[in-house]
Amino acid sequence: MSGKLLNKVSKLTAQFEKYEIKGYIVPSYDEFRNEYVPSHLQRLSWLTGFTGSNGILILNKEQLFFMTDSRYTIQAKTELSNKFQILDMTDANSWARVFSSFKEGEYIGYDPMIESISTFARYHRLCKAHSVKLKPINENLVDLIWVEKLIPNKKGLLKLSIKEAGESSDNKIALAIKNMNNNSDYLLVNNLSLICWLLNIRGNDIKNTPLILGYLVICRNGKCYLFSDSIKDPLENVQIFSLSNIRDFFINLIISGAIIEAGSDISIWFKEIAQEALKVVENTLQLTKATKNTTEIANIKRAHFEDGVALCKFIIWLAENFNSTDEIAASEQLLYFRKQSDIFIEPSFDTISAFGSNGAIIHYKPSKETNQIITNNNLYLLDSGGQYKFGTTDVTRTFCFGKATAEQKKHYTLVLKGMMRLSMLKFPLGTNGAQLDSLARLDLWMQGLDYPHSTGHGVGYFLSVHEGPQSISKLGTIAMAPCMVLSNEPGYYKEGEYGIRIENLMLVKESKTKGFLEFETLTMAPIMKNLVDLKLLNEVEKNWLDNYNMTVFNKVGKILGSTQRNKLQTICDY
Ligand SMILES: [Mn+2]
Repeated sequence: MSGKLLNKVSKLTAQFEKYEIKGYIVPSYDEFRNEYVPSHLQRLSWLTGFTGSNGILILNKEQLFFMTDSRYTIQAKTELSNKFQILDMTDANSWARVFSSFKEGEYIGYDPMIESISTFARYHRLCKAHSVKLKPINENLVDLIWVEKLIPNKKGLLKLSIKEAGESSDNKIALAIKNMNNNSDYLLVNNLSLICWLLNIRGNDIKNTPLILGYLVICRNGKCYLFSDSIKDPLENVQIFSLSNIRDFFINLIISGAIIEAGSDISIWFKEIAQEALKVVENTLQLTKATKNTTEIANIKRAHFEDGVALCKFIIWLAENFNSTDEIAASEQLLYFRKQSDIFIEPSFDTISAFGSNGAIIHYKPSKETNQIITNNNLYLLDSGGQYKFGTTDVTRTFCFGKATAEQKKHYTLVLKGMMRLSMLKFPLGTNGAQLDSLARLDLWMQGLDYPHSTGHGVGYFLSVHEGPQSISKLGTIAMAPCMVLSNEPGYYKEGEYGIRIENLMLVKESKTKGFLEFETLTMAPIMKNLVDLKLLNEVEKNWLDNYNMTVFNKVGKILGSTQRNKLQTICDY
């Protein structure tokens, strides 16, 4: 263990006596539980050097237990010193090993603002099974030793007009109040996407996602209180307080006898203060946010068009530059093309630019150590997206600039068939994501193949690229509803050799057939035909593919001009 790390860990454990604890929990997530954690709240990463997105350190004075999932176990072994015991968090034995290392009656400290009601319940269960106790510590023990922490300077807030949001914030707040339980006085909103959606604002606190960090409290009488350090100018009808004031404000509400409702991902701190005065409710606003209004849909389509232009330019560039470019340079070139759009803001996630065997690593992100030249002797997988004013995109294409093997073509075609089946599907009202999920896998399943991720996720409106509650996955219990946006992204991964994924975003809409729904494809980027084994496609599938590519060539071609358009068509068709 490096001296610096040892120093941090010993500073952390040196505080244990003062708080009368024998251990402490340091997770990768923060109190806001967003997919991306801002750098100043990446406590686990600062403490250990781990750069993955999912990890929990539970330490005592003798041992450092590092829990992560199978995506990150190899990475954790490289990034962390051998002083850490790296364990799989999905394995019950790992947890048993951690908690049995404490003696009966010993206390493990945790930050009650960071743990949600549900994560706390899990720790509570585990501790009880091993006769260990949990102790809330209101000061975060990592923050107390992180003296050089830099809290980023907040850049401006974007306020969306009704013309840009399609619905006033007042109407959304009124709906939130209408949805409240009869005996609730306040609604506490901790989901950052929901706060931005309700107030028609977008922020700059989190990479790849235009959110602000904060809490929103809505009173039944219509008054709104926003706790955030990111707001400089006043907001109409909203009283603004500093983020740190949420605790005192909440305590005062409880003292006044108020009943407050919140979602189950609220921090356990609130529940411990409020006890019965905090009611955990299911949040129906997420479902309202997921069904986009006509303004949002029009803007989302515009964002997809702009994104398609950038991707088409990129495909032409790549066809001329493979063999002399690498994964990192290619993703920078794609960003350069996206930036040519007036409405582009930033990438919606870290680009997965993966050549050959790197493509089989599903959450791959190229680094200096792994960077590969993109040559013509294997497949190149590119999964990327943008945040636009207004709309969020996410698209994956798989390329081959040489001669693909028969096996690669077969796998590519099976993936494509699943993707096209959903694109063309007509399904009855009430159909949920789990039912759709298996339809995208059908062709792979018939060959004894599968992919270890879900088929699709919801996508926000210039918000999170991964947005619930709807999904196309084995656990997708939410029924599809008109105006939802979802991804359609089956894949196939051959470890150590190559990866294939084809992804479009789709809009749910009513079918002409009464009582049925269907999808409209939003993504505007051609699908490579040179990887298709035409023998495996039927006439309907061939037509869909040709029509889709032709629509893209015609629409995007107007911007590219006829020379570039023809080049693009040749690249995609050969
Ligand atoms: Mn996606």
